[in-house]
Parts: sequence; C-alpha cells; structure tokens
Amino acid sequence: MKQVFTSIFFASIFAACTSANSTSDANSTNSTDTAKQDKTVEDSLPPVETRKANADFEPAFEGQTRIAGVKTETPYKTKIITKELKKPWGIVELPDGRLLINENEGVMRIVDVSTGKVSEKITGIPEVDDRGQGGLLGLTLSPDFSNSRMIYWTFTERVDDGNHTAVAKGKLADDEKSIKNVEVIYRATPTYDGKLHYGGRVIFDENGDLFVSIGERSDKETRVKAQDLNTSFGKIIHITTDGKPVAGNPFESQEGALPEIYTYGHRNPQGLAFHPVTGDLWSNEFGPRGGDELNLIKPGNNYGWPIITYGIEYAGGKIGDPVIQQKEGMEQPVYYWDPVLSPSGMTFYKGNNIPEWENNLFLCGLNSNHIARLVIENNKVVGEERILADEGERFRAITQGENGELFVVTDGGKLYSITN
Ligand SMILES: [Ca+2]
Repeated sequence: MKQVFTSIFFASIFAACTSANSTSDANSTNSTDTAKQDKTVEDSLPPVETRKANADFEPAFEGQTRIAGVKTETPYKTKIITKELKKPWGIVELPDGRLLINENEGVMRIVDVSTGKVSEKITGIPEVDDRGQGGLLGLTLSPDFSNSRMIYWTFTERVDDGNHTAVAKGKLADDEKSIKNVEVIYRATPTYDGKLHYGGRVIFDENGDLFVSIGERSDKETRVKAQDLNTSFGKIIHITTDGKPVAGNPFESQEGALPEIYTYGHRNPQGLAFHPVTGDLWSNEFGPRGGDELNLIKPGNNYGWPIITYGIEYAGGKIGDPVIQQKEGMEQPVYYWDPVLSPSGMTFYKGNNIPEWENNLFLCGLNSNHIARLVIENNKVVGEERILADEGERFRAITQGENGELFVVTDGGKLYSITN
C-alpha cells in the first residue's frame, strides 16, 4: 500500500510538473527527499476525475468509482514507433519481438519496433464489414505459435441479412505475406443488421481455449438479449480452437442455453486480461453514458445489463424500469467511470521494470484520450492514474512485450512504446 499513497504535499509538486512528462523524454520524478519523508499511508492524491458525473447514483461500495489518484514515481519513457498505421485495433507481440497488428479495414501488418518499419499488407484475410464499429477487431497468437504459426482473430462478417461478430484462425505463412488455411470457427448469433457493439477481443486461457467478448448490438430490441442465454449478444464466450463450447462451461446442461456462454448481461465488453497472480479473468465494457465498467469475470455470472447500470442513455434518458443500480443475482462492477473513458483493450503489467506497476491494469481509453492505470489489491481498485493524457489520442489496444515494455496503438495510427 505504501507506494500507492502519497502526501498532499507530494501531490502538489507533481501537479506542477505533470506537463513535463512528454513523449520524447523520460518523465521527471521531481521528488525530493523531504517530500518522500512526508509520505504517510493516510494521505493520497485526489481522484483523477474531477468533472461532474452524468448521474447521481450511489456506488454499491466505497471505492467503486473515483478512487484516490496515484502517480508513477519511477521514470519512464514513451516513444512513438510509427504513425503510419491505419485504424489499428488489435496488437500482439511475435516471438522475435516484432508486433503483429490488425488494422480495422481488414489488414494485418507486422511492425519492426526497432526500426519502425511497417510491412506490406498480409493477404488471405476474409473480407470484413468495417462500417460503424465493425471491421477487423482483436487478435492473439496460439500459445504454440512458434511451431504452429497459428493466429486467431475476431472480425465483423457481413452476410445477406446483416452481420455478426466472428472468430477465425489461420496460419501465418513462412514468408509472412499471407495467412493460409483460414477457417471461421465461430459466428455470434443471431445475425443482425446494425453497425454497433460487436465486442471483439479474444484471449487464450492456460488450457489453450479461447475467451471472446461479444457486444449486444446496441439497439433497444437487441440489448435485452444480453439477458437471454439463447443468443451470443452481450456475452463472454469460452470456446475451443475449433469453435466448440469448452467442456464444463456453466450453461452446458441448461436447456435452451448456448453452451459456449461463460458470462452474460454485458453491454459492449471489450478488454480481456488475466491477472498475473490470481489467474482471474477481468473484462471491461463500454457502458451507457456514465456506466463504463471493470468486471471480474466468473463462470455463469450475470453482469446486469440492461437491468442494472450506473449510466444513462447517451441521448439523456433513464435506463431500466425501475431505474436501479444493484440487484440480487447480478454482479456489481469492481469499478465504474462516470463520465466514461470508452474502454477498449487492456492488459495487466507483469514484472517490475517499473516497480510500482507490477500487477497493475492498463486500460485504453478512447474518448477520454488517456490510458488508465489501475492499482488493484484484493480485487478492488485502490488507485488510478492517467497515462499519456497529453497526447490527444484515442487509445485502442495495448500489450506487453517480453522485455517488459508496453505497446499501445491509437485510432489515429500511432504505435507507442512505454518503458523504463
Ligand atoms: Ca454491469
């Protein structure tokens, strides 16, 4: 806890120096011995959010929103590796340290992080429906990629009567110019004619199975399906590399339920990450206005949308009848944001190149234009910091490299590295 809390005196020094943290230079620590001696566990920085909330709902527990601020003391450097990407959405490190990146329009490329060189298009990827929030979405490597060269990705697949979130796999050719043997292994149901809320992150678990986040397609007639176990809308699913339900999934023996469902009651869940110590799966989701959430994912749980939420309609109306934020049998978010940050990719920080970041969660914010660093202890958020908040970028996806650096891509096409 000690490194989480800092004295008000220390806070004022940092507040004065925040603007010194630029993309080309190491951030300045600015601490003095005197300031460090003044640290006490009782004092903390004020919450990073100071704007008025959209709703006046009471949190379910202390610290569920607007937690105390924290400030990284270890110097770190941020660097722009390239500005040449086009709407990157997914990012993963290859075994040799280069990055494989999904561009939303339906293109994969490889970036050499040492030179910033961006490869030609990798061909062979099925066409994507990139209208609205659709397109080529998340990606990940098979755990045995070094041997199999298998890649898994999510995308929006267009069909006659609409589109759906789909999961595909394929083999990166040895010459890295194409993806071979492409197979679509999963299609969310039902198909719907819309352009919003596809979810779209995909992650391997330790058993070699996949978790995929799938949105509820946004419209009033589809959002209620987040509570229906006979559709993929508003779900986190758990499937094998062949797209089959994983044995032991929570609803596999429930009549009428899709056996691939792991959790339900989500709006537009995106970021998926495993905690490095507990092994728990965490997810974030785009909520309504004032209702972005961080959730701890446990099998069979109902995360409440659209019955309970801390947000209001983007158009300004109330959500739910009655308007409630808590209900028995429905999970509370570990943390929520009002105003929202519009979260997408996220990752836990492993290792201690930057010691106070160990096991922290880094969460990309789109309309908030920053990366949220969350200090988590005992499954609660105990500190929040905004990283790269001066860049004016919509942060879309983040991953950590083997050497400990964080790589982040933005809708504007930039790839950043953040390292000590
Ligand atoms: Ca929820």
